[in-house]
Amino acid sequence: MGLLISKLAHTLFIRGRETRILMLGLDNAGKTTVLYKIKLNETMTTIPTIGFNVENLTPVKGVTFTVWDVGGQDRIRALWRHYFNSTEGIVYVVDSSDMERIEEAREELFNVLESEELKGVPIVVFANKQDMLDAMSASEIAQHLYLNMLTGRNWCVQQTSATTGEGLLQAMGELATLAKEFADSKQ
Ligand code: G3D
Ligand code: MG
Repeated sequence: MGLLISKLAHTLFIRGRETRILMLGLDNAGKTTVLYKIKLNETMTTIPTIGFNVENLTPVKGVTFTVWDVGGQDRIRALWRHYFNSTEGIVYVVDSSDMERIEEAREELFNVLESEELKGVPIVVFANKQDMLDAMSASEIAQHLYLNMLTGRNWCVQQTSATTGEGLLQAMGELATLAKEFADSKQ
């Protein structure tokens, strides 16, 4: 995984300035485990705000991650602006083995993406927990999340396992490519 973080940092370290990545997903999707697996944990601080936790990671070679659990947060929508501003890439982590909550995951995803601040920002869905026997595939996750209804932004789905590390390098590579394209398009 040392290779992963160095490759990630190399690809995301765009023109010597910060790249801002927002990582979202329902609680229990695997976000914290993903971060630990790619060794971004060393400087993680959790900021408890009214009703939710935001994890901010001190920049690793110019890449900042802001992480939070989505869900049931309509009343704090006004605060989203603060966190979403100048985001260049979104990671949406899904528990592929949790059929019962996939609809909730879709609703929260579309809620967040309505935000004006995230217009056009590319998204990489991590179809996580692929090590579980009953995990849905990337294409099944895409169908359940209605990803083909997303317009005006690039997206892709990658199968990952934060436990084994499977797919994380590819997923981060996709993220880096899409975030860089987006950043360049705004120049
Ligand atoms: P969150 O930060 O999105 O809320 P966490 O999710 O990273 O805390 O993970 C929630 C639970 O899912 C944890 O289990 C974690 O070990 C497990 N998990 C995360 N990613 C994977 C994965 O890829 N495969 C499997 N099998 N489990 C995963 P516990 O038992 O600690 O609650
Ligand atoms: Mg967490």
